[in-house]
Amino acid sequence: GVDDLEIRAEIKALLKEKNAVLVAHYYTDDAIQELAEETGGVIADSLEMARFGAAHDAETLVVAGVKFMGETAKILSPEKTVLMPTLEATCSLDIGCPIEEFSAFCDQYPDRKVVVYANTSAAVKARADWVVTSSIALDVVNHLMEQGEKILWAPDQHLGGYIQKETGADMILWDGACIVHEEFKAKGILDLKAVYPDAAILVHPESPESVVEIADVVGSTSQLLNASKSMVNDTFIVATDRGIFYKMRQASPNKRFLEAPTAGSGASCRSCAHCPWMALNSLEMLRNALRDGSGQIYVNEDIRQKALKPLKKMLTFQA
Ligand code: CIZ
Ligand code: SF4
Repeated sequence: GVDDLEIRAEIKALLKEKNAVLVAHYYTDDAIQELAEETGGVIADSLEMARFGAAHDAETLVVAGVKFMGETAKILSPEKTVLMPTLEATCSLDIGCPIEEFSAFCDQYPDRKVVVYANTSAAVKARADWVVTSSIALDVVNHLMEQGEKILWAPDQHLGGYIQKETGADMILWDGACIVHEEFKAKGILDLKAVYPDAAILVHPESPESVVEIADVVGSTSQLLNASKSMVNDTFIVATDRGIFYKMRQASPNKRFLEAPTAGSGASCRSCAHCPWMALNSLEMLRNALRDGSGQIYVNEDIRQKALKPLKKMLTFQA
């Protein structure tokens, strides 16, 4: 509506005025992804967000996503101001892996390399040997296996189990899960596939094993987006956050993209194919953050120094 148009114009002016750039995740609302695109920002997965933010010469990074993404940006660029539309946007994986328990878990297995998913707090990253995202997790674990290392993995058990199965690595898993991906159901997906027999099934590996097993392609958001472009199918059943449809439809306007079914349905389901924390990022709060400097990210300097080491390894890792 008119209000949105006004807010969008305000945000564009503020981005210029504050020498700021918008770094948006694929799972944020279309309006935010559109703005990132129109203003020279980026729409990306968490690895590309980290790379983009660290390399950009803006004074301020506005990170539209969830808290760990803002923290990662600040750890990599302490000289930059990092703002988020809301500091309430967190992640069930981050919440499910508190530092005290995680640290005690690590202490039980001193002979293992600690590999954590990027969806964790700065303090958990500071305790890790490696930080990975779903786009490089398989390659990093393969690399560690070649060096004869045993692994302690946290926090996503589905992604960890998938990597363990694919690589045969010796891994002990923390039992976290993503509340969005763990809801996808193989039966519902197969029922939908019966209606669209030519559909390709694209699955993010944070989904349960039974869903990963029926996938045509398993991969990170950027890998699934690439698959949706390169595969010849006209229909895709997608088991990840529906925010990704913005880029999928833009790249392939003539293809059909369907949400993978979940256990719940309709209004009763809080996290059906859309992350409730990603959804908190509104245009209004984005405007407020830029205008008022609210939603600023701070990371304790001692923790930052420690977390920087595995994050730098993540950014420079080559398979
Ligand atoms: O599920 C998430 O939060 C993802 C896919 C993060 C990422 O790596 O982009
Ligand atoms: Fe966390 Fe899942 Fe939301 Fe991603 S989609 S931020 S993993 S809860």
